[in-house]
Amino acid sequence: MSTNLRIDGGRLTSRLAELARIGATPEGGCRRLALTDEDRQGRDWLVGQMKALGLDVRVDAIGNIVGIMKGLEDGPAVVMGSHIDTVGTGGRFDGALGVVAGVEVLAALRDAGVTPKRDMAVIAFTNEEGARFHPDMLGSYVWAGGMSVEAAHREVDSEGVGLGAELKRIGYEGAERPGFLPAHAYLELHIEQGPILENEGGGLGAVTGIQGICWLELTLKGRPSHAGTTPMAYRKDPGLAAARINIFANELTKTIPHQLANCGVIRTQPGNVNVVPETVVMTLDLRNPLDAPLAQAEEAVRRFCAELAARDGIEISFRDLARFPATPFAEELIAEVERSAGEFGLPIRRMISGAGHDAQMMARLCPTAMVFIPSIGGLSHNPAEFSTDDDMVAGANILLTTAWRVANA
Ligand code: HGY
Ligand code: MN
Ligand code: MN
Repeated sequence: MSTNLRIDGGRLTSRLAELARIGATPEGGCRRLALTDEDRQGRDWLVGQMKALGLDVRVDAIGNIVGIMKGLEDGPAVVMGSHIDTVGTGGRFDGALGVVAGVEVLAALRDAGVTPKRDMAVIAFTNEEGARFHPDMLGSYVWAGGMSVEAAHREVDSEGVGLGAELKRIGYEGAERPGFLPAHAYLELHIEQGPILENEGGGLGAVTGIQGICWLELTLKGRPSHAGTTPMAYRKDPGLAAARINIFANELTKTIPHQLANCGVIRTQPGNVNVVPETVVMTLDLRNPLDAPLAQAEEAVRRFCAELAARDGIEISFRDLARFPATPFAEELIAEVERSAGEFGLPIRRMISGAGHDAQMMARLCPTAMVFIPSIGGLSHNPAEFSTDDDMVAGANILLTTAWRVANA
């Protein structure tokens, strides 16, 4: 059933610009770390937008914000969503586009005076980035039943501040049970965050799934000593060990196909220029489109650390921060996305997602798919993150057309 429904492009881009002003950084990006005051301001703005649209707005016990448009019939809803929290060096589009576009889809239906057969909803999930609290995709993970509310509330950030306490402090510990709204299907519009679409001359991405993710936190304990008087052979230097582990993980990406490795956090204690560190806390972000090589990479890192610890007298312990398997999306929904692009005469190609998304969790509950638009320069998690208005409008129209068709099938 083709539709002549269209989103209002001006309203979409102006709303995105409004949200981007919340937590705006001097470099032109956004910093709205989960459950900070900037995140609260973004949440308050979103709730205001949803209420102005006449949506039934609910907040669940992990702070997921749900805006519901009642359909003609009772039953599971067609859900759209993403996140409005950002990483520390965030851009204006990551997550925000999917939430603002979901609101715009429902606004376009209101403007057209049409009511879907099924309920439709848009959800802004808590702490998708995992930059402050772990794991990432935490709000959708709890929504999908992967983690209890209690366990999620016990998570603490690097300063020891608790997630539950922050949720209360910003006034977003809601009454609803996470997952209270049964989903018939889930669709997420997102920027690609990589260079593939742009390097192929633009066009959209019909996302077929998301690669596996393994986040590890390593604590390395050595012996603090004087950097000037301690002979090199006498040192138990966790800083050197951390550097070796980072290089080892990076070398793995040259031997294991499609393997990725990143060391995003290295904190030394006491962190003085003239002290061989006592402790180093570091993280590894390992990803692979296939679970078996990802497990092989993790195993190799653990083995390397055990040998290093024995040889250099360093104590090394591990803590899992996130562990999500490679997740395929639903063929029938991917095909619906491609069909919508065809109706608009827009080029679209299939691809997997290098980044994690809330869709990775929603795929546990219902048929799920994503639409990507190009990221200029392939940049993301960077203030210079950019996508064009035309691509955003095209992506949002695909979201509208696909969601509307699925909501009436
Ligand atoms: O880390 C990720 O892939 C996502 O941005 N949370
Ligand atoms: Mn994102
Ligand atoms: Mn992100």
